Amino acid sequence: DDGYRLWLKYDQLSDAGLRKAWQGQARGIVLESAATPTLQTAANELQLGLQGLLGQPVAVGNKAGGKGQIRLRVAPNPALGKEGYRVSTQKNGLEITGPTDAAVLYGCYALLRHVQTGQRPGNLSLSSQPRIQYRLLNHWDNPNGTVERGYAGSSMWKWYELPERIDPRYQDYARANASIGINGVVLNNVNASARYLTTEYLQKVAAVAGVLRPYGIKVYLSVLWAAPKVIGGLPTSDPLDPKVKQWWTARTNEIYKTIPDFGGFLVKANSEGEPGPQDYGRNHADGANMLAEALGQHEGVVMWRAFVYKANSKGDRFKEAYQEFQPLDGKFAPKVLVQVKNGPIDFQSREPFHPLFGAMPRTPLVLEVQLTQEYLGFATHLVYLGPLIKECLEADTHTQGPGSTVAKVVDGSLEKHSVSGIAGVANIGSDRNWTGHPVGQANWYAYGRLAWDHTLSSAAISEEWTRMTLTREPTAVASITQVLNQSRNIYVRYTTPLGLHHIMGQSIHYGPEPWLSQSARPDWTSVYYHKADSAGLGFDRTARGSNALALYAPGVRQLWGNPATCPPDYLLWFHHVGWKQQLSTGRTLWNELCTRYYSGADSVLWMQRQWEQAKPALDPELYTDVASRLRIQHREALWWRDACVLYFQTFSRQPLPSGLTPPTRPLTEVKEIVDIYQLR
Ligand code: BDP
Repeated sequence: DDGYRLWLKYDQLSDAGLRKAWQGQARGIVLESAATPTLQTAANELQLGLQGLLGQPVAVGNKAGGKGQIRLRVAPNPALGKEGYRVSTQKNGLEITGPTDAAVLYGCYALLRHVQTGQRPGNLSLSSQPRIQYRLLNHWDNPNGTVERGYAGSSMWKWYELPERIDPRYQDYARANASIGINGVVLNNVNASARYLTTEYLQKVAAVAGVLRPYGIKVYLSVLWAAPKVIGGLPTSDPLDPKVKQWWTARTNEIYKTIPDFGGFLVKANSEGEPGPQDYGRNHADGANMLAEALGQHEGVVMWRAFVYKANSKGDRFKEAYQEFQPLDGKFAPKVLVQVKNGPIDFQSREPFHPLFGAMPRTPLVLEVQLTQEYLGFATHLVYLGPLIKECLEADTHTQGPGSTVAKVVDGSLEKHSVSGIAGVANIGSDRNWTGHPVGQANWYAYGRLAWDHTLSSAAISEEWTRMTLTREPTAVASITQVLNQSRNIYVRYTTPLGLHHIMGQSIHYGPEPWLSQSARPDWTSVYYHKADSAGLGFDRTARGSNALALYAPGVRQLWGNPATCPPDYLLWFHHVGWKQQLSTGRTLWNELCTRYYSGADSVLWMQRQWEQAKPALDPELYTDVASRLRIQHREALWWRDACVLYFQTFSRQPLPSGLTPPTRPLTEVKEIVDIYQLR
């Protein structure tokens, strides 16, 4: 098994009794509504899946035949919104309904999931509708085929072959996304090339859109703010310049002529050197609103990113996005959504929720999470991200009293927005198994499932994924899901325990480099964030320090502002804590730090044992692939542990707590490893 088929394996159910029970229910598929491309796709996918799972032919037709027919019907149902489905047992067999053809497609995937995870038929009533409207993948793919922060080969979009040649992979990609409810994809990097807006490239984009359309998926583009200058021949990209507006309007109209259901624009502006409206003394709202105006009557939207921090800023980078965006609340046009990363710095292994959530009640905020493991061990470390995404969604902003979770901000229910969105930075590339690490597939999967329904538990999702993708053998499922569910905490322990952050290898963002003190900007170093000295460790963000805590609502500020009540997992995000300070865990900071580094690294051995236990139930190729990656992971966990313990020990000047064996190599030797990774 090379992993290409993802969770859409549809291999025959091994339990003959179960197979038989379903066989009687699925002899044929009847299309009761007009066979639009999407409904036809739904029927085909259901047919493919059921034939595989049940090992019998399943005919598709449009006339009710004998017994055991599954009927697909588009029918209005106000209780299901636009995309919700209902799968139910009726007197004359199973029925899949929904108000749109896309909803019926989602219902077909729900039924397949039900069968594939090994549920019994019984009296079925599965019904669900998405809580978030725009459920997007963001690709950071470049026109030359490279992928920014991609670790799974190169880009899957073959721009030089399009529009004539359509890689068959595009369709399988569409199937995978539709099966988890993703309904939009941004095809190109936020550090955007203007090329995508040219007439020539729009033809290519249209060809991709044509493949995705029957699966209910729209395409979006990241745009370069300076495009009017770069490809439009204008002297300026000032959003208030009438010629600039005209240019965008004309481009937008051409886009819609080529791609009538185009989704809209994603914009990274005045961030990390990208051009933007501030280059002309305008603000983010001026820029976003001008694009919204250019979209005019078309259905598309603007997703404007809030990931900004100024060059040469003297302050705390933690606060910058808030300071630039919060004052603009209420100034954005209705078609604009502001896209905010889950945390205030940058996709660290654990971050407190971004303080903008709940602080811009008049603006719909899109939650951006990163599936590609830029700071989480690339495609070599096994880290299941369900818990990370859930932790952010469940965080309580307290902005409208207790219970004002990030999830409720994002789904629009807290602040009564009619639009809502979520974005996952894709971990997909040209690798045969799509994600490099086979378990990276679980992150793509979990993201889609949570985007659809953020109330699902991350453990339920890891089990579902495991049963669909790896095995249904119960003890193997148990060992594997334990690994998945613990993996994120384990990764945090051996890399950045207790709220340490941004101490990784410079630029590559891999491996430990806590000693990094020189970089193009101070907030690209490690010492800026950990602030180790002879007294202690951690970034003081209380009123005595940068006061970033003041950006949060009082309920949060009070809890996190006191080192005694601040959860240990966030401690060093907000406090400079003395080495000998006793923590709520009962240990001193130094002892707790060492204990976490050591237990984290040891836990990778536990992951290996768990994986080995599942071996008899796993495909051998896949087993070996993950087992080898777990060996790298252990070696590198020791690298992190030794680097950080030895380096921080030069400040704490204390021995390791009893019971822990000190590293056998000196710090100088560990430092050389990251140097090797960075050699040109
Ligand atoms: C950082 C990445 C950088 C991205 C940037 C962004 O290091 O490559 O361009 O985020 O999100 O995490 O714009």
